[in-house]
Amino acid sequence: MQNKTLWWRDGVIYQIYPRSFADSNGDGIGDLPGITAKLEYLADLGIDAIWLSPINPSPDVDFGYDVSDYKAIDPKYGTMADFDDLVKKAHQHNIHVILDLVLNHTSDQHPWFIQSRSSRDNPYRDWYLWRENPKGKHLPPNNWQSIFGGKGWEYDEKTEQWYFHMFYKQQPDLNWRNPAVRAEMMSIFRFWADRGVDGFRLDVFNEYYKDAEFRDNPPKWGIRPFDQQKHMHDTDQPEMMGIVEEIRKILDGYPERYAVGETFMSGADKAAAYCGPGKLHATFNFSFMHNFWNPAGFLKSVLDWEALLTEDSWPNYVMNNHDNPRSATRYRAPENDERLKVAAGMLLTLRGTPFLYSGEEIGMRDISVSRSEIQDPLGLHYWPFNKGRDGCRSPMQWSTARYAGFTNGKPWLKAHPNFIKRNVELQKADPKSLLNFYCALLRVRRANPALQQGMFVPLTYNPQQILGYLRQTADQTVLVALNFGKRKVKLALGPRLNDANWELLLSNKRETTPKVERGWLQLMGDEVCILLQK
Ligand code: TEU
Ligand code: CA
Repeated sequence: MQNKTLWWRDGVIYQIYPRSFADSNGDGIGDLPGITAKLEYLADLGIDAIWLSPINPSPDVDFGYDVSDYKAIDPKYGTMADFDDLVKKAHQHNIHVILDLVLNHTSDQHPWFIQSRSSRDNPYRDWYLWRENPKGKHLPPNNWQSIFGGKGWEYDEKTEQWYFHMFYKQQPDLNWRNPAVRAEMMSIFRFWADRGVDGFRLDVFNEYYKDAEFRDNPPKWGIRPFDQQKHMHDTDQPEMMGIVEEIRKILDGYPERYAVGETFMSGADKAAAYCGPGKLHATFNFSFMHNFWNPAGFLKSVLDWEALLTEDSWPNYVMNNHDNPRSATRYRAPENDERLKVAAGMLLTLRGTPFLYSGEEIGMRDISVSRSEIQDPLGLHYWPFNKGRDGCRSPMQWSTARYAGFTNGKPWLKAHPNFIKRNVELQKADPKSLLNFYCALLRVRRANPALQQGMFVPLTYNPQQILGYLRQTADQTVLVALNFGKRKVKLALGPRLNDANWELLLSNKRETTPKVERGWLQLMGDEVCILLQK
């Protein structure tokens, strides 16, 4: 049994989309001093780390996921001094800082790419994936597609070759087979770790390598052209394992550094293969984001993930991020937020690192954008079939003030009109609010080692309505009972727990310990009930 505490394993990580979190200077765009000013709020909430979506200089074709300088701060977010100040003050609050590294591709405005496309014999030419098709210059080199729509290849008239981009054409993929690229990428980890950054979130890391021979992907059934091929040669190449090990070695040269990889287009099995001792500390499993509001689906995701991870690797759970509709919207959560309390009760008590996405703690809903309001190019491209990812990126709702207290200027993306009723200020003042429930859950989690490191033991359950499990260490047993439905329901604790005595740690529906009769625990509708065995 592990018991030394480790911040990234035992703690809770909170994702911030900097553009939308807090604007300090009225230009309508969130920034670093804005985040620093909210550290008190985050410390009160009780999280252990913040992950900042990219803050490097970027032309913002993909809002920061197109980087034009890896070792600088985008002036719209502040200065390097602002960044150092944020890290220093975050650490004073025991909040760790995780940066998002987007190393699969750069912006087409990155000086490397500007050089690279300038001529075939430029020293940077081989930093990207330039090819031609011997059958004719107007044919792409192979059948690879871009996930953001259309061919993955863009023809460059000047040098009469094509370059590959998995995402937008303004995001050319780097050539990781070039040792100079690889060395430069590794230096980025050291640069930020030396400045005191505690961890990294690796954007689509399993895309870094592409097939050395650029073979066509084999066909398969799918709706979009992107899905009509098996991504055999543009994803998960064997060389990636060596990189994962190299990254880990670099990070192990510093105390308690962390890396979590975003495994792109691969299931939990691939994700599991990239993490563990000598590899990444963690890789995301996004299966929760695809589950309906049904306990059986969540339990299956948990059991599958537990079974795939080796003993020495650690799970994580994500309900929300900046790429997907928010859970409150997905689950059509009633306005009273009781369902969201059950969701939080589960996310924060499973065996694994929970990731929260800012606004989740106050039950923010997606905004709906009209064609003229769309900011995400993905939405512009696929409108009206896919409206893009703006819905979950609206400004954080701080107060009832104009623009939700996010900015004094005009926000880059509109605030959800419900901010008048749903914001941090109001929820702080209401003891029954979702925000205060998150705070209470985070306190209970921190105070009970079984909820951090304990093993996960599922109990008999009613798969349509209820999920119950124990979290257990050698000297502590915590029972978590979650009622996904509106009706009262009973959870069978099983013969071993028939005579157990319990103490209430937290419930959204009661103040005193519930009676457990003959091994049955009765739950109210929408109840999350957390009990400590005496
Ligand atoms: O996301 C990769 C990814 O899985 C998304 O492209 C996803 O398919 C898309 O958002 C549709 O939901 C990462 C980042 O999280 C995303 O914001 C970036 O756009 C992308 O990489 C490119 O860097
Ligand atoms: Ca600003």
